[in-house]
Amino acid sequence: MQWRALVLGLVLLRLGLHGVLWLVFGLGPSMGFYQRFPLSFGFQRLRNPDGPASPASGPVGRPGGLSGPSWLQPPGTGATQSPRKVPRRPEPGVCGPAHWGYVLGGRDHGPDEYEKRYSGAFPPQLRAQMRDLARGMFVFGYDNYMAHAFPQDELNPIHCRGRGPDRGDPSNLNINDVLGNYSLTLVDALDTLAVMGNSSEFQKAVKLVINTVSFDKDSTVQVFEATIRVLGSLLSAHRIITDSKQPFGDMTIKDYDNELLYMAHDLAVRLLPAFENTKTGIPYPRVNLKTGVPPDTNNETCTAGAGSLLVEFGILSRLLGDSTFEWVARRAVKALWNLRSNDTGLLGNVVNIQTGHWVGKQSGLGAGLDSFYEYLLKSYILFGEKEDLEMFNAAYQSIQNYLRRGREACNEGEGDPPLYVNVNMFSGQLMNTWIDSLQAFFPGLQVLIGDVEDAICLHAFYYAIWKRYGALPERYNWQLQAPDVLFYPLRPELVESTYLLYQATKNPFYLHVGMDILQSLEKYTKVKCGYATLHHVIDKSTEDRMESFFLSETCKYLYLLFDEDNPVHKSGTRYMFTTEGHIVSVDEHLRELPWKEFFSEEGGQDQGGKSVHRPKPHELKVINSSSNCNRVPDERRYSLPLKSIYMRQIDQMVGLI
Ligand code: DMJ
Repeated sequence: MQWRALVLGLVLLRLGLHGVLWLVFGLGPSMGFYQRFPLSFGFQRLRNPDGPASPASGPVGRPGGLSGPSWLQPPGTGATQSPRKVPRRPEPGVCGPAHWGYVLGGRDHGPDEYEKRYSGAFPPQLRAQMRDLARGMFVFGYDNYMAHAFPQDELNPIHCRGRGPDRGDPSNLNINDVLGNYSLTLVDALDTLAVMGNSSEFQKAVKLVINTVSFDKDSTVQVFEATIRVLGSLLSAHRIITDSKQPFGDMTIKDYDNELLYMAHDLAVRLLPAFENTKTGIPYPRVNLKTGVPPDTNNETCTAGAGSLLVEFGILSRLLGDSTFEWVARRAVKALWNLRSNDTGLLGNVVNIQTGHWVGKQSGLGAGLDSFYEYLLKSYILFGEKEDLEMFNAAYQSIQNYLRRGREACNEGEGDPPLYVNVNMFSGQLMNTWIDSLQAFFPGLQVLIGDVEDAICLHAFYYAIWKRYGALPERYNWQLQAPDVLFYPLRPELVESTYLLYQATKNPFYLHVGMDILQSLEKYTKVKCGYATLHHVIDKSTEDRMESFFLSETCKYLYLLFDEDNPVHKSGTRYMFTTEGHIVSVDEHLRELPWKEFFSEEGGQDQGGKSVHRPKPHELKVINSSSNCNRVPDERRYSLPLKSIYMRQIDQMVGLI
């Protein structure tokens, strides 16, 4: 009898203990925290291919924390990890919620904390308040630049001073690649003034640029940076001034005689030496604006730098009727394209322009490659050249085959949510376990081609990182769940994707995201005379630099996100954003080749002499910019863009919960 009582006592004791655990922690004895979620996250620490995972790798690295489980596996090795087929794209104009509501999920289990936080209307007053906050952010940065820095290139917002090229240290490429002693911030900000409807300041700024900016400078700049920030902005402003419809208000300039176009031409001519004496046709990365390619220059360039010039160079060529610029830019794209791996179809991130050898074999969506993909699609949107779309489609399929890890569907099925990793271009093998903040532009690009489901997932991943730090660290290690590189230079990529996803879905979730971003920018980066780079996303220390893209992109996308009635969103207008966020209207004029004889194969005739159909802008099967999606009626809103379980998973993966 005694042993029975002993056993009974032990059983009761154990049950009692379990009961206490339930009451105190809400956990059963055999039920871990993670098991409340239907999907497993592989809690064991996985080996980092770059070396042993170390808790010291990141200040908030969590020993024993979550790892990215199946993302380490090559695609096709698990039951749920087969390479994903690119989804069928929706017809143009039907990209709204009605056609992909299955992605968004409904209220299966009643409202929870995620639903409470993100669902529901975003009241019009709040939206107007956020729009004004975004405008105020731009104005504060711009006014301070004009007061303390102009005519220099950038504003040092902490010490209220200007900054130009670093003449004392020519090897300081971080500065000298971008700052050409040509009032960069003013030039880069021109079309944001127009988009915000500030005609008096736009007119003043344009006159200032015409009267004071010169490219006859002894500055060695990166061809890519000068192209996207300066050439692109001049062309965008020129088109705004000469637009007969003047949608942004009166942006005309009295006695305007195409000065900005001539300036753009002058700059582009100074960049042309980069395309000479290169055995592959891939341009040198840098030129001196006065003297051409420096004798001791580097022969290695990144793919994005050399292969993302076509939009600006193509516009210039078509406006001037001079094929030279488009021809050299297109030759560079094709040369790079021909160097892709025969096996994977992927490109690397750094190439030698004389030998064509890949110096950097890393293939990913971020630094070194980002805008290369973007400009294949955007060149097609703008110019309608079929070969650009074909290259883009092939590149996108290779990305799906080799870079994308995780389950096939956004928030359904088993396996981990999708993520795009960095791999070796030849083998497709994982090269490291970080993603960079530049990659956050990719969901926006996916919106343009109609792959909205995947865009939602990838965007959510980046937003979860933002929520954790109030910014995006330059590199985030998904295995260690910690930043690898800690600074945040006010980049626009997450805001850009947020804006484009909002235009595609009209889901108020993205307004909440935008508000969150705005508020953290105000809280952590606002300083005495502007907005400062975050030096360290954890301790929130700042650096005395405000890059020009903060005004041209970050503020613009934030403003447009909340400015529902902006002319950019009006039906009948079709704007595309360059990679620096400059608006370009998509119209017939840019579909014409004033130099047909130079492009006999590509420009209107096939090899057999038959005429080739060049699609008109309205025939495009891509969602270009936001305007195709505006037909989504306002009342068609979804409570949540992501099933809340999915959002929770993402938060968990970046270590937020
Ligand atoms: C911008 O200059 C452009 O968006 C470019 O394509 C890449 N990155 C910066 C901003 O982060």
